Amino acid sequence: MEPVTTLEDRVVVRNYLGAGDERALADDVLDGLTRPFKELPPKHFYDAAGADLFDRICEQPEYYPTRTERAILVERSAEIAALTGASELVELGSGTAVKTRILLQAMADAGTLERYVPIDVTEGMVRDVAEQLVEEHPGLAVHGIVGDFERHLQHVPEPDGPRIVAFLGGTLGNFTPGSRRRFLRQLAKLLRPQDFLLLGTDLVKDPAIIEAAYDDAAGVTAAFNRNVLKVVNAELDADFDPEAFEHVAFYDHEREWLEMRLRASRKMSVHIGALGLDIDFAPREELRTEISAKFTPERLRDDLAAAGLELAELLTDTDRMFALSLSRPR
Ligand code: SAH
Ligand code: AVI
Repeated sequence: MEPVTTLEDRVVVRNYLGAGDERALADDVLDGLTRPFKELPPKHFYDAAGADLFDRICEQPEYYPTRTERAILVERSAEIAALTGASELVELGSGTAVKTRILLQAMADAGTLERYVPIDVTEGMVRDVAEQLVEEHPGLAVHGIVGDFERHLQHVPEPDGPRIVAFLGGTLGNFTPGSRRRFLRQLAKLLRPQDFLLLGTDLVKDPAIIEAAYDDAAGVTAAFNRNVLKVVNAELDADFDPEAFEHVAFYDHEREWLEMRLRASRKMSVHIGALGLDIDFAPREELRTEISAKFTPERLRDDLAAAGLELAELLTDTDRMFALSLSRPR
């Protein structure tokens, strides 16, 4: 008789975030808001409301990265599945895994798909994706990780066949250059000689196109930007007035990155109850909330090389807006 595998047998979700200090927000607020140039790391955008706002950003006509990366995946996933022969896909910052499904389907069509390992800080998304995918793919095992990909990569299970580690959407661009290379080195440790890194990176282009993508007419990116203040209010008992901050998005030519900031519209003092801390803002003082680096193929190759990785394929759209790269250990 065939062994019976239930849906429950095929799903495991482990949460490595500590109770109460999800995403180590308190440390980042204390560190980032007491500096002369205020800054918060972008991972704190993504509570449930922030994750919904990000999904809405992806639907905005100005925000080209998602639809361009999706188009590349639609066109090239069969080739990626064949080239890698991968039976498992480990994905960092998996979110709702909408684009990932294109690749998972190609791996299923190639007859190799066995396991998917999504990693994200937002618990609800990891659980929903895990449940949906085992329903969609009979025989697929999902090992979900709720955690911080900068702190919890050691919990990625041992490989169970040829592996693709995917980091899509351009999220690598949200790291500063030094930490980006350090992070790529950590990622490289998840790869054996037969494995591949599949990396989505946004490309350098006309700054007007980039700036519009981060300042959509419907104001969704502005709401996403202000959401980080709502997260601090809710989780650290703070009294930010998000509407008193203006959304700022500009392209820095020299550094080749898009920068998002929140600009105080007036002088104000914000109380962070959980830290017993008061933070003063001068009129027009800015708080940096995100950088989003844009790459040239050369810089991408250099960053990969610095992590001991070699570019095997660079897949782009005809307008060279966005790139998906496949690389492997040298
Ligand atoms: N990969 C998806 C989502 C990109 S949005 C896409 O391409 O559309 C970035 C995702 O990374 C969000 O789901 C966010 O919750 C997650 N994320 C951001 N910083 C993270 C971190 N440090 N650790 C784990 N997940 C993180
Ligand atoms: C997740 N990350 C790649 C997005 C980006 O484009 O840098 C986040 C984002 N910020 C504003 N819009 C989208």
